[in-house]
Amino acid sequence: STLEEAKRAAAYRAVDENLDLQRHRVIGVGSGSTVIYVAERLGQYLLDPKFSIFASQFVCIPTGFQSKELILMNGLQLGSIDQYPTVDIVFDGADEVDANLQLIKGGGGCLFQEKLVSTSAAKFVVVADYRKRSPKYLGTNWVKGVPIEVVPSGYVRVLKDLKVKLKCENAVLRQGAPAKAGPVVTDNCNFIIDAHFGEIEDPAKLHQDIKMLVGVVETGLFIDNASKAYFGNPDGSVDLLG
Ligand code: DER
Repeated sequence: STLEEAKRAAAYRAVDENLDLQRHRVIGVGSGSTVIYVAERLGQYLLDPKFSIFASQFVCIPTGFQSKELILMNGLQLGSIDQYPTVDIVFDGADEVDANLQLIKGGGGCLFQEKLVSTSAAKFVVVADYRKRSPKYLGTNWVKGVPIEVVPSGYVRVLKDLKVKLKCENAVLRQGAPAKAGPVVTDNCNFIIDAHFGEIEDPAKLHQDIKMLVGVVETGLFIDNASKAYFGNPDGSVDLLG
Protein backbone atom coordinates (compact mmCIF):
# COMPACT_ATOMS: atom_id res chain seq x y z
CA SER A 1 0.00 0.00 0.00
CA THR A 2 1.15 3.54 -0.51
CA LEU A 3 1.10 4.06 3.24
CA GLU A 4 3.63 1.25 3.73
CA GLU A 5 5.70 2.57 0.85
CA ALA A 6 5.63 5.99 2.48
CA LYS A 7 6.87 4.51 5.76
CA ARG A 8 9.62 2.54 4.01
CA ALA A 9 10.76 5.56 2.01
CA ALA A 10 11.08 7.68 5.16
CA ALA A 11 12.88 4.94 7.09
CA TYR A 12 15.36 4.09 4.34
CA ARG A 13 16.15 7.75 3.67
CA ALA A 14 16.60 8.45 7.39
CA VAL A 15 19.05 5.56 7.84
CA ASP A 16 20.97 6.25 4.63
CA GLU A 17 21.37 9.96 5.39
CA ASN A 18 22.12 9.78 9.11
CA LEU A 19 23.92 6.54 9.86
CA ASP A 20 27.63 7.27 10.08
CA LEU A 21 29.31 3.91 9.57
CA GLN A 22 32.63 5.24 10.87
CA ARG A 23 31.26 6.76 14.08
CA HIS A 24 27.94 5.11 14.96
CA ARG A 25 28.09 1.79 16.76
CA VAL A 26 25.33 1.83 19.43
CA ILE A 27 22.05 2.28 17.54
CA GLY A 28 18.65 2.68 19.20
CA VAL A 29 15.72 1.01 17.44
CA GLY A 30 12.26 2.39 18.24
CA SER A 31 8.84 0.77 18.30
CA GLY A 32 5.87 0.71 15.95
CA SER A 33 5.20 0.03 12.28
CA THR A 34 7.51 2.52 10.56
CA VAL A 35 10.63 1.52 12.44
CA ILE A 36 10.18 -1.99 11.00
CA TYR A 37 11.78 -0.55 7.87
CA VAL A 38 14.65 0.98 9.86
CA ALA A 39 15.56 -2.46 11.19
CA GLU A 40 15.16 -3.88 7.68
CA ARG A 41 17.58 -1.27 6.29
CA LEU A 42 20.13 -1.83 9.06
CA GLY A 43 19.94 -5.55 8.28
CA GLN A 44 20.69 -4.81 4.62
CA TYR A 45 23.87 -2.98 5.63
CA LEU A 46 24.87 -6.10 7.51
CA LEU A 47 24.46 -8.24 4.39
CA ASP A 48 26.21 -5.85 2.01
CA PRO A 49 29.94 -6.73 1.69
CA LYS A 50 30.70 -3.01 1.22
CA PHE A 51 29.31 -2.19 4.65
CA SER A 52 29.29 -5.42 6.62
CA ILE A 53 32.70 -4.82 8.20
CA PHE A 54 31.22 -1.72 9.89
CA ALA A 55 27.70 -3.06 10.33
CA SER A 56 29.00 -6.13 12.17
CA GLN A 57 30.07 -3.70 14.89
CA PHE A 58 26.50 -2.39 15.38
CA VAL A 59 24.92 -2.97 18.78
CA CYS A 60 21.19 -2.29 18.58
CA ILE A 61 19.30 -1.13 21.66
CA PRO A 62 15.56 -1.96 21.81
CA THR A 63 12.73 0.22 23.11
CA GLY A 64 10.45 -2.67 24.07
CA PHE A 65 9.52 -6.26 23.25
CA GLN A 66 8.48 -5.60 19.64
CA SER A 67 11.66 -3.60 19.06
CA LYS A 68 13.79 -6.44 20.44
CA GLU A 69 12.07 -8.82 18.03
CA LEU A 70 12.82 -6.48 15.10
CA ILE A 71 16.51 -6.42 16.01
CA LEU A 72 16.75 -10.20 16.27
CA MET A 73 14.65 -10.84 13.13
CA ASN A 74 17.04 -8.70 11.06
CA GLY A 75 20.14 -10.50 12.31
CA LEU A 76 21.37 -7.49 14.26
CA GLN A 77 23.33 -7.71 17.50
CA LEU A 78 21.15 -7.00 20.53
CA GLY A 79 22.39 -4.88 23.44
CA SER A 80 20.62 -3.43 26.45
CA ILE A 81 20.36 0.20 27.54
CA ASP A 82 21.98 -0.62 30.88
CA GLN A 83 25.00 -2.12 29.13
CA TYR A 84 25.13 0.81 26.66
CA PRO A 85 23.76 3.85 28.53
CA THR A 86 25.18 6.16 25.86
CA VAL A 87 23.57 5.67 22.46
CA ASP A 88 25.10 7.11 19.27
CA ILE A 89 21.87 7.47 17.26
CA VAL A 90 18.27 6.35 17.63
CA PHE A 91 15.61 5.97 14.93
CA ASP A 92 12.01 5.92 16.19
CA GLY A 93 8.49 6.68 15.07
CA ALA A 94 6.05 9.24 16.37
CA ASP A 95 2.33 9.76 16.59
CA GLU A 96 2.54 13.47 15.86
CA VAL A 97 5.31 16.02 15.13
CA ASP A 98 4.80 19.79 15.43
CA ALA A 99 6.69 22.54 13.64
CA ASN A 100 9.22 22.74 16.50
CA LEU A 101 9.97 19.00 16.35
CA GLN A 102 8.09 18.40 19.60
CA LEU A 103 6.49 14.97 19.59
CA ILE A 104 3.58 12.98 20.85
CA LYS A 105 4.66 9.35 21.21
CA GLY A 106 3.21 6.34 22.97
CA GLY A 107 0.48 5.25 20.57
CA GLY A 108 2.17 1.87 20.72
CA GLY A 109 2.49 1.92 24.50
CA CYS A 110 6.31 1.89 24.50
CA LEU A 111 6.92 5.51 25.45
CA PHE A 112 8.97 4.91 28.62
CA GLN A 113 11.74 2.83 27.04
CA GLU A 114 11.51 4.99 23.91
CA LYS A 115 12.17 8.12 25.96
CA LEU A 116 14.88 6.42 28.03
CA VAL A 117 16.71 5.54 24.79
CA SER A 118 15.95 8.74 22.85
CA THR A 119 17.20 10.95 25.70
CA SER A 120 20.32 8.77 26.06
CA ALA A 121 21.16 9.27 22.38
CA ALA A 122 23.38 11.91 20.82
CA LYS A 123 21.01 12.05 17.86
CA PHE A 124 17.29 11.16 17.61
CA VAL A 125 15.84 10.84 14.11
CA VAL A 126 12.07 10.47 13.70
CA VAL A 127 10.71 8.31 10.90
CA ALA A 128 7.02 8.75 10.03
CA ASP A 129 4.44 8.88 7.28
CA TYR A 130 2.76 12.10 6.13
CA ARG A 131 -0.17 11.66 8.54
CA LYS A 132 2.05 12.43 11.52
CA ARG A 133 3.05 15.96 10.59
CA SER A 134 1.09 18.78 12.24
CA PRO A 135 1.51 22.25 10.74
CA LYS A 136 1.08 23.97 14.06
CA TYR A 137 0.18 22.37 17.37
CA LEU A 138 0.36 18.88 18.81
CA GLY A 139 -3.14 17.54 19.37
CA THR A 140 -4.23 18.65 15.91
CA ASN A 141 -3.93 15.44 13.87
CA TRP A 142 -3.37 13.00 16.71
CA VAL A 143 -6.74 12.83 18.46
CA LYS A 144 -6.12 9.86 20.72
CA GLY A 145 -4.71 11.98 23.53
CA VAL A 146 -1.35 12.23 25.26
CA PRO A 147 -0.23 8.76 26.39
CA ILE A 148 0.90 8.69 30.04
CA GLU A 149 2.58 5.68 31.64
CA VAL A 150 1.42 5.27 35.24
CA VAL A 151 2.07 2.88 38.12
CA PRO A 152 -1.01 0.60 38.26
CA SER A 153 -1.80 1.35 41.92
CA GLY A 154 -1.84 5.06 41.11
CA TYR A 155 -4.04 5.17 38.02
CA VAL A 156 -7.23 6.31 39.78
CA ARG A 157 -5.28 9.09 41.52
CA VAL A 158 -3.76 10.23 38.22
CA LEU A 159 -7.16 10.25 36.50
CA LYS A 160 -8.49 12.44 39.33
CA ASP A 161 -5.51 14.82 39.28
CA LEU A 162 -5.72 15.16 35.50
CA LYS A 163 -9.33 16.25 35.87
CA VAL A 164 -9.04 18.40 38.99
CA LYS A 165 -5.55 19.87 38.67
CA LEU A 166 -5.00 19.96 34.90
CA LYS A 167 -8.65 20.50 33.90
CA CYS A 168 -8.49 17.54 31.53
CA GLU A 169 -12.09 16.57 30.75
CA ASN A 170 -11.31 13.33 28.95
CA ALA A 171 -8.70 10.93 30.28
CA VAL A 172 -9.11 7.17 30.03
CA LEU A 173 -7.25 4.04 31.06
CA ARG A 174 -6.14 2.32 27.84
CA GLN A 175 -7.97 -0.98 27.50
CA GLY A 176 -6.54 -4.08 25.84
CA ALA A 177 -9.89 -5.23 24.38
CA PRO A 178 -10.51 -7.06 22.16
CA ALA A 179 -7.05 -8.62 22.40
CA LYS A 180 -7.15 -8.70 26.18
CA ALA A 181 -9.86 -8.02 28.71
CA GLY A 182 -8.79 -5.30 31.12
CA PRO A 183 -6.15 -2.56 30.73
CA VAL A 184 -3.07 -2.61 28.49
CA VAL A 185 0.00 -3.56 30.57
CA THR A 186 3.28 -2.12 29.28
CA ASP A 187 6.64 -3.88 28.91
CA ASN A 188 7.46 -2.26 32.26
CA CYS A 189 4.33 -3.73 33.93
CA ASN A 190 2.59 -0.34 34.10
CA PHE A 191 -0.71 1.07 32.78
CA ILE A 192 -1.29 3.72 30.11
CA ILE A 193 -3.72 6.63 30.45
CA ASP A 194 -4.64 8.58 27.30
CA ALA A 195 -5.41 12.19 28.25
CA HIS A 196 -7.07 14.60 25.81
CA PHE A 197 -6.05 18.27 25.96
CA GLY A 198 -7.07 19.43 22.50
CA GLU A 199 -4.51 21.57 20.70
CA ILE A 200 -1.39 21.84 22.84
CA GLU A 201 0.17 25.30 22.57
CA ASP A 202 2.84 24.74 25.23
CA PRO A 203 3.80 21.04 25.20
CA ALA A 204 6.86 21.65 27.42
CA LYS A 205 4.69 23.08 30.22
CA LEU A 206 2.06 20.37 29.81
CA HIS A 207 4.75 17.69 30.03
CA GLN A 208 6.07 19.18 33.27
CA ASP A 209 2.59 19.54 34.78
CA ILE A 210 1.74 15.91 34.00
CA LYS A 211 5.13 14.58 35.12
CA MET A 212 4.64 16.12 38.56
CA LEU A 213 1.46 14.13 39.26
CA VAL A 214 1.97 11.33 41.79
CA GLY A 215 1.89 7.97 40.01
CA VAL A 216 3.14 9.20 36.64
CA VAL A 217 6.16 7.32 35.32
CA GLU A 218 6.55 9.21 32.03
CA THR A 219 4.58 11.19 29.45
CA GLY A 220 4.36 10.76 25.69
CA LEU A 221 5.42 14.38 25.16
CA PHE A 222 8.99 14.32 23.84
CA ILE A 223 10.29 17.87 24.28
CA ASP A 224 13.47 19.23 22.64
CA ASN A 225 14.58 15.68 21.93
CA ALA A 226 14.26 14.91 18.21
CA SER A 227 16.88 16.49 15.96
CA LYS A 228 15.12 15.82 12.65
CA ALA A 229 12.08 14.10 11.21
CA TYR A 230 11.51 12.30 7.89
CA PHE A 231 7.95 12.15 6.55
CA GLY A 232 7.18 9.66 3.79
CA ASN A 233 4.53 10.67 1.24
CA PRO A 234 2.17 8.38 -0.74
CA ASP A 235 4.13 9.06 -3.96
CA GLY A 236 7.31 7.79 -2.32
CA SER A 237 8.82 11.23 -1.84
CA VAL A 238 10.16 12.18 1.59
CA ASP A 239 9.95 15.55 3.40
CA LEU A 240 12.54 16.53 5.99
CA LEU A 241 11.96 18.71 9.06
CA GLY A 242 14.95 19.99 11.03
O1 DER B 1 4.25 4.59 20.18
C1 DER B 1 5.16 5.17 19.58
O2 DER B 1 5.66 6.27 19.97
C2 DER B 1 5.65 4.55 18.32
O3 DER B 1 6.83 5.17 17.90
C3 DER B 1 4.53 4.67 17.30
O4 DER B 1 3.72 5.76 17.60
C4 DER B 1 5.02 4.83 15.90
O5 DER B 1 3.89 4.92 15.07
P1 DER B 1 3.89 4.11 13.69
O6 DER B 1 3.45 2.72 14.01
O7 DER B 1 2.96 4.87 12.83
O8 DER B 1 5.32 4.13 13.19
